[in-house]
Amino acid sequence: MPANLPPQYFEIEKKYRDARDPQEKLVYLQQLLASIPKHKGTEKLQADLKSKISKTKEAIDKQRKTKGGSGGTSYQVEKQGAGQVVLVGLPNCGKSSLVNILTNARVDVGDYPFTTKLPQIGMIEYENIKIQIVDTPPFYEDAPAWLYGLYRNGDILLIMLDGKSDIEQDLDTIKKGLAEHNIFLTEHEFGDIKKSVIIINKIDDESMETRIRGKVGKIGSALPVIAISVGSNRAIDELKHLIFEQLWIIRVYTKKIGKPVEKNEPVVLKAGTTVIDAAEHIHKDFKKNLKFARLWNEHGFSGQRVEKHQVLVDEDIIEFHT
Ligand SMILES: Nc1nc2c(ncn2[C@@H]2O[C@H](COP(=O)(O)OP(=O)(O)OP(=O)(O)O)[C@@H](O)[C@H]2O)c(=O)[nH]1
Ligand SMILES: [Mg+2]
Repeated sequence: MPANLPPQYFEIEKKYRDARDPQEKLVYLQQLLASIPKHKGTEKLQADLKSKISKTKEAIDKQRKTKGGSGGTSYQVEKQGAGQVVLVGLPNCGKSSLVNILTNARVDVGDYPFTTKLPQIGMIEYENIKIQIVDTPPFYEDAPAWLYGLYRNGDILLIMLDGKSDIEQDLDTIKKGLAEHNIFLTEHEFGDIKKSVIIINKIDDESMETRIRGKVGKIGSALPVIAISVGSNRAIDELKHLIFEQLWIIRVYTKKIGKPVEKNEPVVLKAGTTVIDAAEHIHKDFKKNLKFARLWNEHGFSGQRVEKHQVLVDEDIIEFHT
C-alpha cells in the first residue's frame, strides 16, 4: 500500500467493502480514485482501481441485460398538480428525507447510499395548491437512461447537495453528468436548459450556516441557492416558497358576476398569461364571446374593467363578461 493516502481514502474503502450492490460499489471506486494523490507512488493503485471500475461497469451492464436490457425498463412519472419538481442528488444527501418532510408520502430513508431504487411521488401543499415532487434514486455516473428521462420531464430540478460534503465538487459532478446527457442548468448553445434550484441540505445549525455562506455565494452566481436542514427543520417553508416562485405560475380566481369569490380552487396558469388567454384556458366559448373582464387584486384593482391583453398576476380575481 503506497504511503500518504488521505484518511478519507480509508473511510471510502470501508464503505466500498461493505457495499453489496455493484452500482454502489462503482460510486465508491470512483470516489476512491478521485481521493488519491496522483503521483508515481500511487500509479499501481490508480491502475488497480481503474481496472476494478471497468469490471464493475461490465457487471452492471450484464445485470441490466439479464433484466431485459438497459432500454427495457422505464419509469416515467405522469404530471399532477400545479407543477412537477424532480430531485437530483448524489447518494445519501437527503432527497427522500426532504420528500417526507414536505409531503404526506412516507418514503424510505437510510444512512447508507442507494436507499431509493425507484422514483417515488409526493404532493407538496403550498397554500391553496399542490405541487408534485419526485424522489429519485441517486445520481451517479452510468445511471440508467430513464433517470435522465425523469429529470427532463420535470418543470424544475431540485439539485440537492450534502452540506457536510464538498458541495462545489459534488455540484460539478452533477453538472458534468447532466451535460453529458444534454441537460444544462444555465444558458447553453444546445440541449435542454432546465430551470433549477440548488438546495444545500444538512445545514443543521447557525455555525454551519456561517461556515457555508462563502461557498453559497460562489456556487450560486447564476442559480437560486437555499441552505436548509431537513433534520432540524430549517428553512423548509422558505424552500416551498422558492419552489413556487421558480415554477413561474400564477393562481387566478374566477368569480361569477355579483357573487363572492371562492379562494380554495384557483386556476393555475403560466406567469405572463393575459385575460384572453385565461378565458381560453377556462372555456373556448369564453374566449370567443368575451366582451370585457373586471379585475380585483392587492395592487390597486377593485373591479375596474380591463382589456383583453391585460397581463394577470398571482392571486388576481377576475370576472368575465360575455
Ligand atoms: N444531519 C442531518 N442528516 C440528515 C439531514 N437530512 C437527511 N439526513 C440523513 O441523511 C441520511 C440519508 O438520507 P436519505 O433521505 O435517505 O438520503 P437520499 O438522498 O434519499 O439517499 P439515496 O436514496 O441513497 O440517494 C439519513 O441518515 C438521514 O437521516 C439533515 O438535514 N441533517
Ligand atoms: Mg432516497
